[in-house]
Amino acid sequence: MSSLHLVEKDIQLDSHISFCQDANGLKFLEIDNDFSTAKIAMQGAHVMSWQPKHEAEPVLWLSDHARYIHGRSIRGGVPICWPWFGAHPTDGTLCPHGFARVMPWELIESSTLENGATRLVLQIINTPVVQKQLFYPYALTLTIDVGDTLKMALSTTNRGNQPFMIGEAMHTYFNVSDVEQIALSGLEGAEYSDKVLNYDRYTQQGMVRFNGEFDRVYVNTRDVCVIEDPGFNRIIRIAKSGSNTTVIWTPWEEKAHQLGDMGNDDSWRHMICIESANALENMVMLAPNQIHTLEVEYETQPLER
Ligand code: TA6
Repeated sequence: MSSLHLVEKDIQLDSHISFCQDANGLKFLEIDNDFSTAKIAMQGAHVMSWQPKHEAEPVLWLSDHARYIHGRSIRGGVPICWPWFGAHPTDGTLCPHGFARVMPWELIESSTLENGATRLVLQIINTPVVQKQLFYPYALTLTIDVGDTLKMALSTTNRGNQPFMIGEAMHTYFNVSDVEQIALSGLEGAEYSDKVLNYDRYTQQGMVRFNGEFDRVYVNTRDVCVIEDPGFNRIIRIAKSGSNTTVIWTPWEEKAHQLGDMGNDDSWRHMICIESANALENMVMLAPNQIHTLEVEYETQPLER
């Protein structure tokens, strides 16, 4: 057992968890248990990687050109968008997708579950910068279970005496063999707002396939999504609860090269964002003392042809 003073108190870490810090002072937790490995940045409670031991390829995509800087989001893995999704509704100077992904979090609990998975509970630190952007009293925790599946539960508690509204997403980048060769099921018949086509509304016909820039917010949808990836000979199953929106995004070549942290090569081809969210008309109103939890579970299986 090693002891780690992450911010406020000492947490006993079992032998499956180790801690490291980079030259910029950013802190990371690494998990290596019987089922899988994972790496989590304390800035943003950002799960950067997850790979089951039986998988040849990581399940999450992480850019080789990602920036590891205080106050900047890491390109890849699972950025946590909270308490708004996309641009701030009234103040364009604030960070798109909210502050949770760029703020420091602390580890408040760690344990080994009965099924052998490693559980970590992280909580956002209420710094003055955070308070300026959301003045309602609240608590925000992320529970991460690293096992033969990856489970994450983002819980918001309203600790004040007034209701407030949030938008949120687990903006997950999945690692795929080639975005042009995959197919995505689970959204058939769902209504979406298409950012590429002026936010107009359409209905999804059949499975989703990709042959160009794609940026859609599917509303009122709770179903499991499945990525079929013939190149990696696997499926990725994305189950969720407490989420009524699914966002799908791939920038394609031109926009990927403009981003600066995706590189100038074809690495954009190896990612697809499937985001379990609450956005647009699915934003969540929290009454005083109410707790709302957005939960996801990812698992892989061989592709049956
Ligand atoms: O979730 C899709 C999206 O909002 C896209 O419109 C695109 O901008 C993407 O997220 C990435 O956003 P980021 O702020 O991480 O560069």
